[in-house]
This record gives sequence, structure tokens and C-alpha cells, in this order.
Amino acid sequence: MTDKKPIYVLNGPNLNRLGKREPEIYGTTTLAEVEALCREAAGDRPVVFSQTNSEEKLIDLVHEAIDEGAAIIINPAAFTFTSLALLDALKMFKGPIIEFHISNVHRRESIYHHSYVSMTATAVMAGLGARGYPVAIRAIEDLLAEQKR
Ligand code: DHK
Repeated sequence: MTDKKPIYVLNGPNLNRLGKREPEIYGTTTLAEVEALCREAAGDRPVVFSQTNSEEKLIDLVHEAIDEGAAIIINPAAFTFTSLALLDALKMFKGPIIEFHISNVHRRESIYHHSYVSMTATAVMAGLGARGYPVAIRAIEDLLAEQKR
């Protein structure tokens, strides 16, 4: 049993098709496999893992994290580059936020080069592939431990 608050791992549109979607860019790891990697890396800390194609639902999940969560790892997918509403929601979160991209968005088309989320994220990870999700979990644990010192 733990009294640790959860890490929210939030995934935006089209990531439900991970593993089949443009594998040359996003790899063949499925979202279910990513979830298992996150839970294993988190150890005794709870993980709220979610994916939605809805901007409204993604913002509702950020609101839930504001009230219940210790940290957020978010792959906003296309909403990264379009959503001021998501940025405004994330600004309310008081804990560490890692903006996460499977691909190196800076090496791709220019439409993927400006992120609104980066204006409030603690850190940005891009290009490690799905293997980066557990790295982000471990980085969050370090950031939370530093906050306690
Ligand atoms: C995922 C997406 O769906 C794209 O819209 C982003 C991001 C890149 C990723 O690399 O995880 O451009």
C-alpha cells in the first residue's frame, strides 16, 4: 500500500493506434505495452495511464491531475502544436510536467516545430521512441525526490 500520489501519463490523438501507425516513425510498440513499461518503472507509485482523441477529455484529465496527481507525463500528439486550451490547463498544474514525443519532432516537418505545451513543461523529451516513457517515469521520480529535499 502506498500514500504516493499518482503520475498521470496522458496520451493524445491517434496514439491508440501506436504499433500500427506509421511504424517507421513511431515504432511497433503498442500503447498497452507502453502502459506496462510505465507501471513497471513506477514501482510502488500509482500511474494513471490514459489516451484520448478528444481535446476536451485530455483537458479533463489534466484537471483531474491538478487535484490528484504528483506529476504529469504528457504526449499531447497533434494538440501540442494547436491547443491553447491544453496549455492553459497545464499552467494550473503545480508539479513537474514532462512533455513527451516518441519521435524527434524537431527533425520532422516544420508544422511539428512549435509546441505550446513547452511554454509550461518542466522538461521536453523527443526522439527516444516508446522506450523513452519509462525513462520519463524515472526522471519524474528524481524530480519529485528533489522537491522533497
Ligand atoms: C505524436 C503525434 O501524434 C504527432 O502529432 C506528433 C508525436 C509527434 C510523437 O512523436 O509522439 O507530431
